[in-house]
This record gives sequence, structure tokens and C-alpha cells, in this order.
Amino acid sequence: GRASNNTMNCKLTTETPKERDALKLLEPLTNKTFSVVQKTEKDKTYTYEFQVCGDAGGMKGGGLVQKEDGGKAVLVGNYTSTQAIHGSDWVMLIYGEGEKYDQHCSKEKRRAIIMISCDRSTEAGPLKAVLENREWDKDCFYLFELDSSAVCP
Ligand code: M6D
Ligand code: MN
Repeated sequence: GRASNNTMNCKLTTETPKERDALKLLEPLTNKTFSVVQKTEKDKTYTYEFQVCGDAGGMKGGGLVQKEDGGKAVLVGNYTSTQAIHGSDWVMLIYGEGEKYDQHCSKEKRRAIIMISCDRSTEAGPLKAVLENREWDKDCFYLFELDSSAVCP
């Protein structure tokens, strides 16, 4: 088929061949929005939308966006601030430069970590929301999981 390199839309915070190679593995997952609905203990409902190196949730740069039911959309992570780490059968994708917290994590910017693990039985998905850690002074994160054959050895 036609050669494409949509993962080039991701800007790495530090451009290295290793990180770029990790991103290239995710090429089959581009141009597709993955979403998951999460109910919190406080009876809030959030929908998260995720794209690999593309605009999710109709937000420019919105690699990972959170939408509250009847509320606003919050940019959790921006694909113009990406880190990609490749292990034996997984890729960890990190999007930084999200919307700032007002009352948590020393008001730092939100950050998304998407753990993509090898599963030969699925091309990709479903997206799972694991947790939001906002209890630390810094380096807080939203954590997600996705299974995909794209990262299998
Ligand atoms: C909400 C959601 C939550 C987040 C909270 C932080 O809109 O994005 O996931 O934990 O905001 O609240 P503050 O007040 O720290 O911005
Ligand atoms: Mn806020």
C-alpha cells in the first residue's frame, strides 16, 4: 500500500533514533480515535479520546483529551510533546504539556502515559483508563492501557 509516516506528526521532546523507532512501530494505530468512558467514585463521567500522533477530541494537538459529561474538554496530553520508550513487547507513549491543574500537583501541566502492550490477537484496543495520579507534588499522570499486535516482537 501507500507509504505513510503519520507518526512524524508527533514531536519528540528529544529527537533520538531509538524514540523515533519506537514511534514508527505505532504507525498502524494512527488516524484512529480510541475512546473509553470512565465513571469516578465521585459520580463523574469522563470520556477519554486518544490518537497516536493526531488530533483527538477535536482539539488541536490533542493527543489525549478528557471530556466531562455535560462539561468542558480538557487537554490531558499533547502529541507535540512526546516521549516514546520501547521495551521487548511494549511501547510506553507519553504526552506532556496538557492543561494545568488548578489545585493539584503544584499546578503543573497534565500528562498522559499510554502503555501499549503486545497482544497478537488484536490489531488495537480497546483503550482502558487505569488511573489518574494527582496526589503527588509533581510528575502526576493519567495512565492508560492499550493492547496491540503492532508492538509484538
Ligand atoms: C477535572 C478533571 C480531573 C482533574 C481535576 C483537577 O476537570 O480534569 O481529572 O483531576 O479537574 O482539578 P483542579 O482543580 O486541580 O484543576
Ligand atoms: Mn482545573
